Amino acid sequence: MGWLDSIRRGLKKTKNVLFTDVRDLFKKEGRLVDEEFIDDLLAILVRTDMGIKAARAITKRIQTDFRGRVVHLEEIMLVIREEIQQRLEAPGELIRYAEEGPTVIMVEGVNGAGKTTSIAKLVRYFKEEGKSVLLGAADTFRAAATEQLQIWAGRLEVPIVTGPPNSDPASVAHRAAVQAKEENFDVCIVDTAGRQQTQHNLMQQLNKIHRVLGKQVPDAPHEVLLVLDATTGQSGIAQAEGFTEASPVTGIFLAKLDGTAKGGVVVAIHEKFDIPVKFVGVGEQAEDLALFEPQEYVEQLFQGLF
Ligand SMILES: Nc1nc2c(ncn2[C@@H]2O[C@H](COP(=O)(O)OP(=O)(O)O)[C@@H](O)[C@H]2O)c(=O)[nH]1
Ligand SMILES: [Mg+2]
Repeated sequence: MGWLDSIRRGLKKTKNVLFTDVRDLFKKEGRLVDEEFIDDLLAILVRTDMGIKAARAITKRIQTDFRGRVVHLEEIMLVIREEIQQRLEAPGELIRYAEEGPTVIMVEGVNGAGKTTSIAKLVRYFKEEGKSVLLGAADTFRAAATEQLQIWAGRLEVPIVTGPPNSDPASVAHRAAVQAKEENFDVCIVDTAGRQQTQHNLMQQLNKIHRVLGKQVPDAPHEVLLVLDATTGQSGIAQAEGFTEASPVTGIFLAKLDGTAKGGVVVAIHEKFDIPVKFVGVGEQAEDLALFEPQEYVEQLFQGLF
C-alpha cells in the first residue's frame, strides 16, 4: 500500500466532517450566502481544527465573493480547497542527512503522543530506503518504555541501545551515538521520555541530550522531530510551543491522524510554526506512515467530494 492510500485512510474522518456537514448546509438546489450560512460554515471549518484564523479567512472570502448570491456546493468546496492549499507549503527536504557519519534523529513530545510508535514507522521507512538503523532508548523513566521500543526493535530487526531504569537518558543517547558512529550505521534514532512544556528540568534535559549527541557526531541531531497527537487538535499545538522554545525542532510528526476528524490541524500547525509537518501517522502499525505532501494532502481531502 502506498503513501496515498495511507493519507487517504488518515483523512477519512476529516473528510466526513467536511463533506457530510457542508453538504447538509445545502438542503435544496444551492443556498443563499447570508449570515446564517456563513456562521454554519465557520462552525464546520472550526470543527476540523484548522484554527480560527484560517476558518475566518475562508468564510470571509466566501462572503466577499458570493454575498447575497445563491451558490452551489461545488463553488464553496473549491474556495475551501484553494484556501487550504495556499496555507500549506512543501516541507522541503524530508530528512537532512549527515554529510558524513550517521544521521542522528531525536524524537520528542508529551506523554502518549505516539513517539515510540512513530519511531517504529521511521525505522521501517529508513529500512525500505536501504539504510541501516540503530535505536537509542533514552526514555529511561519507565521500564515499560524501553521494553516497548525493544519489542519494535525485535520485530523490525534493528539493534537497540538501552540503559537501566532511571539512568541518565543523556548517557543512553551518548552510547547510541558512539555505537552508530563506530559501527557505521546510516541512521540513529533516539527516543525520549514524554514531558510537559511546564516541566522545566525535563525540558532542560532535552537540551542536554541534544548537546550530548552533537558532541559525538558533527551537526547532530540532524533532525529533531516533535510528535504531536492529532486527536488533541488545537491543545496539542499549544503544547508544541514549549518544545520549540527548548530545542530547535526541525519537523513535526503528526500521529493519530486516522483517529480524528481534526485533520485540519495540519493547516493550523503551518499557520502557527515555521516548522514543516514531515510525517503523518495513520495507525498503530509500523507501516501506517504517510509522508506529508501538501498537494497530496489537499487532493485526498477533497477527492470524490465534488
Ligand atoms: N490510531 C493510531 N494510534 C497511534 C498512532 N501512533 C501511536 N498510536 C497509539 O498511541 C498510543 C501511544 O503511543 P506511544 O508510541 O506509546 O506514545 P509515546 O508515549 O509518545 O511513546 C499507543 O497505543 C499507540 O499504538 C497512530 O498514528 N494512529
Ligand atoms: Mg514512548
